[in-house]
Amino acid sequence: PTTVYLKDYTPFGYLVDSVSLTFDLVPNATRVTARIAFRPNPEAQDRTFFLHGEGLKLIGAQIDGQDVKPELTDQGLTCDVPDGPFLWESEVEIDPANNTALEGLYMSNGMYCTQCEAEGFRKITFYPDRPDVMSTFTVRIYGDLPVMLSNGNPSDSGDGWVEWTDPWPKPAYLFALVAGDLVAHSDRFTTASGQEVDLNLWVRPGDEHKCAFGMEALKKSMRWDEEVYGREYDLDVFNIVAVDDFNMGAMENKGLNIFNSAAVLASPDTSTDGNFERIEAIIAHEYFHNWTGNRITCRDWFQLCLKEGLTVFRDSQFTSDLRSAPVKRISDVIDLRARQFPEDNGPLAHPVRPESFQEINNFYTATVYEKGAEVIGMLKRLVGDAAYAEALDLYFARHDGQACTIEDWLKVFEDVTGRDLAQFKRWYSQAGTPRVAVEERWAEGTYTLTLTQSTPPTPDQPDKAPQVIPVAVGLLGPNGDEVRETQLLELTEERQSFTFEGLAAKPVPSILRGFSAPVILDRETTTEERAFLLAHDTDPFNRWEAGRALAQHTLLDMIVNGTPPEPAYLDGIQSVLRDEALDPAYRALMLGLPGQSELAATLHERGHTPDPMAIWQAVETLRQTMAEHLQDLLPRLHAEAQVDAPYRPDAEQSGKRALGSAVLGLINRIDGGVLAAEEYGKADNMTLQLSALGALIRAGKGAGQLAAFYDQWKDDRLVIDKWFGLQVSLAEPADTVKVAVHLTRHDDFNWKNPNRFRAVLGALAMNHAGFHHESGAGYSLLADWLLRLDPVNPQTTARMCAPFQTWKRYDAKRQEMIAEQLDRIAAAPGLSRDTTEMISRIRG
Ligand code: HT7
Ligand code: ZN
Repeated sequence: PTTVYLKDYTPFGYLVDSVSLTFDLVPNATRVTARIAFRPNPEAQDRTFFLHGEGLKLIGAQIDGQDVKPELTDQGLTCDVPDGPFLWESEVEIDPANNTALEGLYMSNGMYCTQCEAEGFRKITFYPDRPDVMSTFTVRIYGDLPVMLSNGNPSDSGDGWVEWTDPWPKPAYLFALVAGDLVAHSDRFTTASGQEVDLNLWVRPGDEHKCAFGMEALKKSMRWDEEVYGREYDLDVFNIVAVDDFNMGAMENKGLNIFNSAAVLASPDTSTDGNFERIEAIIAHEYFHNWTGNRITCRDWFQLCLKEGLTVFRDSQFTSDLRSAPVKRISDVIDLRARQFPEDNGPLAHPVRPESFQEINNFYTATVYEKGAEVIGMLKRLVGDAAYAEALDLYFARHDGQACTIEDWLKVFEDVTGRDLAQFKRWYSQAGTPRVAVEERWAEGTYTLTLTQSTPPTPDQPDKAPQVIPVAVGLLGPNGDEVRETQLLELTEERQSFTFEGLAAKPVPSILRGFSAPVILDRETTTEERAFLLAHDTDPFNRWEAGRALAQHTLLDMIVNGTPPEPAYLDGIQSVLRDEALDPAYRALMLGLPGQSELAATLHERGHTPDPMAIWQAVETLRQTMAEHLQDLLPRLHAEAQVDAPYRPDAEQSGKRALGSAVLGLINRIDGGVLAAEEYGKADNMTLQLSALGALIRAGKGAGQLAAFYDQWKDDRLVIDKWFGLQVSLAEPADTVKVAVHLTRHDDFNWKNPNRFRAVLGALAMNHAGFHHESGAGYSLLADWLLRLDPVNPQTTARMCAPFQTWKRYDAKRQEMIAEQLDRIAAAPGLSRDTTEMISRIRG
């Protein structure tokens, strides 16, 4: 496979002035005609006329009305073209009914839909399929289907056809078409400047009752983007479509967002609070792309973080504004540590702006998205809120309608602030999670913090230069009062000292408040100090972090030294839980423990070989001890968590239910499932039903309810995904593979559907002790299924290789078993480019 490099970028030799497409929709033989107005690009040197095209049957091509015979390869075509402007016309035939890769034009439950990002448009017609080629599009769709949609505004229609016109120039990856038997949940929105917009959420008949929440989320997003970023919507209509077979969460096609149905359909009976919150965030994310991604797009795919990092940052701000900012920040950091840190510290490490790839689909990663968003958060902290707002205004004004780079992005900040961001830019080019070591000194009223940064080597980057690390610090006095408010230290050197003068007593530092940078803080401190911060820190993130550090410390001690659980942790958590002034959602987070995979990573970093069974056992023991220690408090907390109002998936109610569920998990360990059975019986929403079912399974008493749950929900595919996933995630280590195998034999295990595949095999990989069971059966089961899925859907297969990325942490026997599976996958004849790249990077 060929490798593409950032350094090799050159502009395309031609500009596209307009694109006119017609689709004659037939399941196995759809005809696509394209009329594309090209003219030479004055900025380009190379005039090779190459159009991408894959899996297309060329029926005919003309230039300015004359038949031409282009030279075809399996990547596309080349052709001799006139020196000046010309009209290219082509007709191709494609087979959407047999497109199982879910890229290009495909069919899902009888409905036509498209997925073009990143390089799917070339499976629809011959085109310069690169994001820096932007054009307006007119699309005519012929077909015998009740609803036929494309980007932009409806512009014409006749018997059996409709036409859509998108006035905004866009790259081909934002093209979309949907056609099928769909029903709309409709609404209207009036923009700040008074433009009326028709809003439609299109779903399959039967799903109409799951649309209201998504529509409200869309309207909130539209208003928020006007109020916070001054961004208005720019078409007469905004369509969202729910599709069952979809590789990722959703896609921001201009004016026609396409969503995995799991990422948009919601009802209290069938969706959990977590589902509602995720849906709200994804709807916002895709909507926000209208400006950060669509109006201003990426010059090339190396700049992916330009749109994704910024849009994740914007959707996090939105969720923080609508819900609880500290809860959102803590949840984001939990997620970053669970998904991005392993990537940044393993064989798949790559910079936020990668410098090469074989298959771009493999770079839609936690690093590009979530670390990309963290980088923007740091920039905002460093320049301040006012300068950030000014820089964003300048970005939109200067670059509207352009395909941009990270250089363009940073330049607006430099122009607004006068700051040199050359060193800051290393966040985009250096992979790996920086570590910050802390030393303290106290003498005569002066407290000195010395910070030392280092970033470990990553693939292709043995040496790292110091980065700009914003470290938010506050100081607490011995009685718990804050003696210095949060101050932002800018760590730019490898080693740097910061002094705080005029203090009456040695303070306790609260470092990296709000998780002000995506780094690992190396700080040897005492249990007393952590307990002190857990009791007194005024920064909600660091207060939670102190509890987390205590939990981690006690778990590592239990695993490595066989020590019993730390009383300071148990007492500290108890005090926090007693504090009724604290948000229930926050208290629920306080009851969480570090993930088992995260514990394995920490053990490995500290020179131990993680034993997944010992980790699992320690977590079980600590949970049991917590249940016993908190026993007297639990009934009161459970009562406090009750909601006496009709179901609403808002922060207040869902926070209570989160606390209730965490408390039920502990009570369950004492009463052996009695309360869980009661709760299951009276649950009137999916959040409560699923939490009670989970507790029953954990107590070994869920068989009856599990069967009843299936009978109740067998016609709802999204709920049945949960039913599959729950059983695998909650299986005991020795049973996990058995449960997963059993479920893969279930009649409803439609493995070609990415959601169902992930429900079982994704859950297997997430069950740390089960996946890493000493038998190696978890590894071979995942490999078997990856091999089966690869010819059908390479994109989802490649993403599902990621669980193997941590393999070098484990003992020699496990490493050998994983290597064997990686080699078996690599040796499969005809393995896709996607999976080949992932396996070879993981294998190293
Ligand atoms: N921009 C989109 C990323 C994407 C995608 C979405 C669905 C299916 C395949 C895809 N490939 C890339 C989603 C987003 O970040 O908003
Ligand atoms: Zn996105």
